[in-house]
Amino acid sequence: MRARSLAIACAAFIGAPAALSQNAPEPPTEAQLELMRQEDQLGLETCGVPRNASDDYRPTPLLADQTRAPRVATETDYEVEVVATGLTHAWGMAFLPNGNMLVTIRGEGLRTVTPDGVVSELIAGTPEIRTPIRLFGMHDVILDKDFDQNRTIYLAYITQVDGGAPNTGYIASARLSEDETSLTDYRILKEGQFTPRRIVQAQDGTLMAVTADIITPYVSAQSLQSAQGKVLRINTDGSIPADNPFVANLVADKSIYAVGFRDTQGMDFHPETGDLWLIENHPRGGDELNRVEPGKNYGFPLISYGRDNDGELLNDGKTQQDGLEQPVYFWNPSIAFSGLAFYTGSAIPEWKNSAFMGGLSGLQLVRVELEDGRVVAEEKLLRDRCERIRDVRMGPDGNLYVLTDAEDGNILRLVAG
Ligand SMILES: [Ca+2]
Repeated sequence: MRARSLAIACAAFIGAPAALSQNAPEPPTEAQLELMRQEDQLGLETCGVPRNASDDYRPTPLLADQTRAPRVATETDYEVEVVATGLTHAWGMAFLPNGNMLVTIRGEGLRTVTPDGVVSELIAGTPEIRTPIRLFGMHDVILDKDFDQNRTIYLAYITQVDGGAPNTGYIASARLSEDETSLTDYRILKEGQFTPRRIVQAQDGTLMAVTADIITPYVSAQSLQSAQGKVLRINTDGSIPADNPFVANLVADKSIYAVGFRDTQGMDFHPETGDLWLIENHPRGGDELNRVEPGKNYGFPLISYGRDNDGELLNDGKTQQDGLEQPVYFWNPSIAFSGLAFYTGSAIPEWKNSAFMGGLSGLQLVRVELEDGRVVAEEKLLRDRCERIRDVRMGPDGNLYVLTDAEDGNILRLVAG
């Protein structure tokens, strides 16, 4: 078993009988396996690479609806419009009230993009990004819910300041000038040895951030002393909300809201229930969709429906354990997700309240339909474009926007018609 912090108080009944497994479905049928092989072949033919890393590791889910949901196809006609081009490894985007977009550029900082695709200079006052790790840098940007009054934005990024430790994580706030060319009132809300990926703001105003535990042997995700591999929750001034679940734990990082994630690069609140949903990447297979509740443990690396990068089993291939949450849904092989948004528009009726998730190595946009918190259907979109998708957001015009990850990346808009 991999290293675990003694601070974790969850009951860990190794080898406990799988009381819930009576609902376990049969392993994938030959027809389902054939569909997966055909998809990989299609990826090879269309894009020159498989859409997913081929992998025959297919552990049996605990619940019948946890993977391989029925495939559906959107019937409403829609078009994919290119809004902007020339974005070099952009990571996140947020819509300003005037229709412009704030876009983070991983290696640089922050720019604006107009609705007709004009990309600005770097916004002055953005922190300098210095990191030896190519996949780290400026990650996410969101607006404060009262941006109209306070012009406040929040940033999540990784850099090294003069005299500081390399790969330090930051969550910060700043005010965007009226002319959108500079940041003022820059304030660091949380900094430390963590890898912030995405941030969202809850209805109560608190900021939720997700962090990654991607370094083997994954000693952080289960440790309450580490901010890695967690959902964090802080106030907009950086203080700790009094009702955070581990405030009474003497050794815990008090910002921890939920435990046991490997690498989350997309999360959003469900438009009707208000629940927090996130998409999580496991090393090799086992990417998960989770609904997050405070104080709960989502299990990585103690349980996973995937394997480690080198093909070795994680914790002897354990997929369930008392006290650890099951994913609502998982994918085998991996899609490598980034970006999650619920569709709140009305132009494409069958998309209402669907979760849309970008796929990096999967070169696709995934849509799932939810009923009563369970996945009932899955669709794969944009597969003809062969693009890595980094972020997905709803625009103020009611359309879905997609940010691609490339040297010459795009912003796309999916419009009915
Ligand atoms: Ca999990």
